[in-house]
Amino acid sequence: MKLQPVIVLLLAASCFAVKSRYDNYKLYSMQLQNEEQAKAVVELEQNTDSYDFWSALSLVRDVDVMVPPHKLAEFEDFLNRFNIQFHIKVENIQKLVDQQDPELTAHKNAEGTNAFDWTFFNTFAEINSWLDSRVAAYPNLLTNINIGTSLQGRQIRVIRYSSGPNHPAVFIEANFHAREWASSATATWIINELLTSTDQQLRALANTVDFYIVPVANPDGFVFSHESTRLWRKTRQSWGSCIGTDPNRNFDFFWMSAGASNNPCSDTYAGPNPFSEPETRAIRDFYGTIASRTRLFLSIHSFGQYLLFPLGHTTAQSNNHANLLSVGNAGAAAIRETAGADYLVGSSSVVLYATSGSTPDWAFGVHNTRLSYTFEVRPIRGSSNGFLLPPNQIIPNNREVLNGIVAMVAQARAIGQFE
Ligand code: 0X9
Ligand code: ZN
Repeated sequence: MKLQPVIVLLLAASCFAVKSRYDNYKLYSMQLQNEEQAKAVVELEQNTDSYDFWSALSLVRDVDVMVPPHKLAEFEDFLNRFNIQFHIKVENIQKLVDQQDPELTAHKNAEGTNAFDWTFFNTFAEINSWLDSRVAAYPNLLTNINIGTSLQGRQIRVIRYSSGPNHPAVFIEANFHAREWASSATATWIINELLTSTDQQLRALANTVDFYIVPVANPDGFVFSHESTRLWRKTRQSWGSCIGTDPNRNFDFFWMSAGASNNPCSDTYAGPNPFSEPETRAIRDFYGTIASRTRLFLSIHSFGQYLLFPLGHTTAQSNNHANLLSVGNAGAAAIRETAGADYLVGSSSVVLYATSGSTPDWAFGVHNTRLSYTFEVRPIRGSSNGFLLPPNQIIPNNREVLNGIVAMVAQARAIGQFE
């Protein structure tokens, strides 16, 4: 049989993933001044999936949105119609994407193979082989636990760090949102510091606390964001003509009650029902086995430098608000002392925006994990880099987040919340 040229092309395309480009995608920054403008922006966000909002709706802070080239005219019409003040923060998003593309960043070692470190962003394969090497090198401290398989068959893994029996635990989940590469870089850094740091406070922590760390909670999305669409957020499950569920809307605590969408094309699609994704089920099932020992639940995301805690679905305060605030403030103070980075601490619904079905809210509400947080790491709120953290900021980011976590455990102990 003779292959038609078009079939040959299709076959070739399926062998080499084609990377989407962001040439002339622009980041607009809007300064909203009244409720009417805010309402118009909410409608715009809900009715189309062409605009990618990088910040929360606000009348006091910039509202940043990424606009593709074919929508520029339509978007500027919209801004003019509602008399919205704006400026363009980034003229060409592709330039920022290139700055941190592992294929374009030199990170080969002497043998010409990829080295693993925190001066650039690592691929899923690099992260996994580094994790394998650490587990092999430290068999008395690290255990690899496979907690499930992603939709496309990738292993979802927990790395357990434990130096002795009967320790209370800290659970850390990272990179549930595919494009937030800074979060898995933080998770692997924490594993490395637990193993190698000589800092006294950290050693004391490592000797008395177990850590359960999921470096990449959404492997399919993460690989897709490396190989195809850099700014992909969700899982990769198909729902009709659109793809992906927001895993941070898919947990069963006030599911779909606020700040989530029932439209599969939306970036905050909550799924057809709670736990519709193998990735969220894996975390659900595993966390159920350690929840009673876990004192601190951390979900690492980017960006904006926030330390957020429940409740997400309502602005009402939870019955643990004072403790959550005091431990959160201790974390932010330690971060400030590290390199001056300014974190905003508060309940996610008040400080950021309403969300329901997030992982930390579920751990808090369903498993009664009293100290449960979302870290939104660097860059700072309103930064034009957004999800595309410059690689030279990975290490400073990692350092301050870990210092924040150490201080949070210390404060939790001081107020009797970490027994
Ligand atoms: O919207 C989210 O899921 C998080 N922000 S992100 O830019 N990383 O997507 C914030 C979630 C905070 N909400 C709760 N923890 N409840
Ligand atoms: Zn996120």
